[in-house]
Amino acid sequence: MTTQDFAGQHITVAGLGVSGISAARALAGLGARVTVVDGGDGDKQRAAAADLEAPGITVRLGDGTTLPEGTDLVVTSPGWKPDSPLFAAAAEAGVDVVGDVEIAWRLRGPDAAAWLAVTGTNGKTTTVRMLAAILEAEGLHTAAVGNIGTPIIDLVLGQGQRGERPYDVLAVELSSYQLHWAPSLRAHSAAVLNLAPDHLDWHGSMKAYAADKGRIYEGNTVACVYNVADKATEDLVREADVEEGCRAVGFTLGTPGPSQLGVVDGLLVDRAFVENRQQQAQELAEITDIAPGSGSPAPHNIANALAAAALARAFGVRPASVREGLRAFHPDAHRIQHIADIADITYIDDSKATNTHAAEASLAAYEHIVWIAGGLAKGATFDELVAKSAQRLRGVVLIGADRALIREALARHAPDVPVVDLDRTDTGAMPEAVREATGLAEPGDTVLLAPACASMDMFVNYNKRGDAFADAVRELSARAQ
Ligand code: UMA
Repeated sequence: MTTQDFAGQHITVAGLGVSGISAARALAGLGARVTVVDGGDGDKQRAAAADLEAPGITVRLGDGTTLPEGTDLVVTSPGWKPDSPLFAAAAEAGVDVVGDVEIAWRLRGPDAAAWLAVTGTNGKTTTVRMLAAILEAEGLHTAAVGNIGTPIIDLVLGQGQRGERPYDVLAVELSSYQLHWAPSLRAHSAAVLNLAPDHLDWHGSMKAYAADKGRIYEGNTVACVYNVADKATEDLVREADVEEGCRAVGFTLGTPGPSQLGVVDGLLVDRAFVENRQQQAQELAEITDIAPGSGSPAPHNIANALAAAALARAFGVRPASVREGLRAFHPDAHRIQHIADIADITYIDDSKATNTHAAEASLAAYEHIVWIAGGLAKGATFDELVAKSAQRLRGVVLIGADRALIREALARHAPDVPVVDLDRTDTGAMPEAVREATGLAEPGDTVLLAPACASMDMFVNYNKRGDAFADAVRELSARAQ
């Protein structure tokens, strides 16, 4: 497929969010007649619609179910569920539905940059950013794109324009939603970092969620990178149809076997991309090279660094660049971010823990915790998380729409832990949550925002939720002085 193939086509873009706006602009720019449909009709959509007005683009708000007359192709935003009525209408009319990632893949030119792709329930963004830092250290022109926020169509169509140097390779973060809608994607190499229940309301079942994640390995040419500690990721490699010669490469926090990367005596070590992997191991970096200055790295970040290193090595990057890239990498805000120590209580923002798997990793990192949790559960259950973390809990403060699910799990598995149920779902609840948590904490404890839930019932996104937490902590700190 070339850029000319869209000229004259009537394309319906589903969703007027980040990816829909990018898709609509790009496709109209290629000569397509574009209709953007969105079920919402609020201020946000109206402002976006006014912004998007351009020749060839029509926006229809407040109706996300009727297929516009004469549609040749539907390009959906990732958030739209497969069972949306719009897609049933498309199926009935014999019209294909694909996502923006699929369009970007089809539009990349003949000498296009290779894609090194990353998915997994948690750690995707950190890993692609580590990967991009390593590729840059090697002197390659690269970008971290995809679910991370830079719409991939913009990047693929924009590259090489305005005389810029074309990209050598892309570090692509892909969500399970994006993978679902990208059937012909074939990455150079890909990693599934871990697999735990998430987004089950979207996918319908764990099996369907895993199958969509597994698509990332389809057609890989050099390496399928999996997590040795998470057998489900290895199973996905086994089930994938890859190019002849493509290898399965594991990463482990233990001593690596042949065809694996792992850890030996505080060193990150490669036994996959070496001449003689039965006998040889190549030192890549020290554990302390991972984001130096932000404390000793948590185990899941060592795993992320190994996955990033494996993808970079699959692309031929030298060991020294792995070390240099990991040193240059700085973690994002809201990911186990230290906010303050006040009266011997530590305040940590892990607002990015939007599911139970991520919250479990962050609860495992501290000994005595007052836990601020709750929000949108997205179909998750909390028994396992609470049972595993009960010993560490000094107290719990619950916020958000689905807090009853966590309260019930606490009653079952941690009946003696004091719980404050704020019974609030408004944006202003965070200062009260922080005050209550402080009241429950003892000297030496950690107040941890790790909600195990999505934020959209109370906040625009998890960044805003983390910002609200940090603001409330700072307010507390100002008052303490
Ligand atoms: N809408 C409808 N009907 C529906 C669903 C949505 O009309 O049934 C409309 C909404 O009113 C809204 C628009 O569609 O106007 C939103 O579309 P969207 O939810 O797909 O969001 P985008 O703004 O296009 O952002 C998407 C990703 N969002 C989701 O997957 C939910 C962004 O990932 C991504 O950065 C962006 O594309 C660029 O590629 C965010 C995310 O939360 C970070 N991802 C999930 C995660 O990481 O857990 C998967």
